[in-house]
Amino acid sequence: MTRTGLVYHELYQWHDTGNHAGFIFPGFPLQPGMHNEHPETKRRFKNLLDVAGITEQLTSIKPRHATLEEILRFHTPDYVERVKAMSDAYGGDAGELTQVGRGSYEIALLSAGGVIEALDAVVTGKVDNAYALVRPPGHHADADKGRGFCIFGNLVIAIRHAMAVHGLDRIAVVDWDVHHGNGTETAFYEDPRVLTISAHQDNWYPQGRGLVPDVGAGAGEGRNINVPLPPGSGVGAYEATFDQVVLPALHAFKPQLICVASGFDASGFDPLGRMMMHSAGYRALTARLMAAAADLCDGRLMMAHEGGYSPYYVPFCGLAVIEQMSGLRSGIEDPYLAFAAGMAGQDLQPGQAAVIEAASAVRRKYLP
Ligand code: 3YP
Ligand code: ZN
Repeated sequence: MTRTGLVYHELYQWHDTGNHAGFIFPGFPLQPGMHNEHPETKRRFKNLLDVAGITEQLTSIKPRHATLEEILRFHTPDYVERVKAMSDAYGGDAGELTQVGRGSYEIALLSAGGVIEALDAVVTGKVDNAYALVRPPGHHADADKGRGFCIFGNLVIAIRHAMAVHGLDRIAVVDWDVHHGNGTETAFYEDPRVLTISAHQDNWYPQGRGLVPDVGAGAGEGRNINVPLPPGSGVGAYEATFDQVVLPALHAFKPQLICVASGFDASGFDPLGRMMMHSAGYRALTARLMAAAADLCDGRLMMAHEGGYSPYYVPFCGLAVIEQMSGLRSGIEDPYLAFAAGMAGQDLQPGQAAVIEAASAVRRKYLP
């Protein structure tokens, strides 16, 4: 029996991204409306776990606020002060496309603290694996700047904590969010203790980042792998990415813990991505990571939630991942699956294979 932990709190949904125009601040000619990163998508994910009867079978992990000491393992004091000041006043932009609402500072601390608690539960053996369904997300945040809806670098902060407190020195991050995991990459670019792998839509966000030749630097050279997949990539491309790049890299690196930056915005229904993943695809990728974790690190796997903007579809991708992690089956079928699976081009296409081969060459060179 696998014990799977879940971090969740209603307060995550009280982070107010405001009256917006998708991902751009409104104002003529942009009519104000919804922000893409709105609370409902993640709340519906949790609601589906609840009505599916899954939540009650998971180990609930209570989030807490990350301490200033923990946040400062990544962020600059100046930046943290700036976010707090904005949050205490009437909000603002933490850097680039990153809404801070009133009170968002404390919620961002709760998000980082939730990921720390999930990691702690896995590392101490309280659970076998864990999913932190947190908000706001973290993988774009820089040390001194919020980016792409991310205020604090939740996973970076949790990994720095794991190194400082648990003494871990080999941690892998697999980022399957459709956007490049630039914040995580930058944080560990020269750090040989952390292997960062990002599979993302080529040159979408942030533009100019996530290229194959970005392999890490100094002592961290060869410890960063990017797989910039062409728009339109489907399950075949993601499975090939995992089989040819991610899994061999993990087996060579031999991490003590595998972390996933889990966005569901590579789905075929996402407004902020142009890929074709679906729930069965995410289930298959999760199975691969679990097999690697079982071989390499006693199954220690933790996921931190990132993006995913289809309020209708994210819950089914999330349910599939958590069913796979826990071995539980709700019996609920994904009503959208046949539509996504039937989209043309789900099989690996030649252009996609070429990118995967280029990333594969990086893996062979540095992690044979
Ligand atoms: C940030 C601005 C445009 C796209 C958006 C991406 C946020 C996200 O889901 N990152 O993983
Ligand atoms: Zn994303």
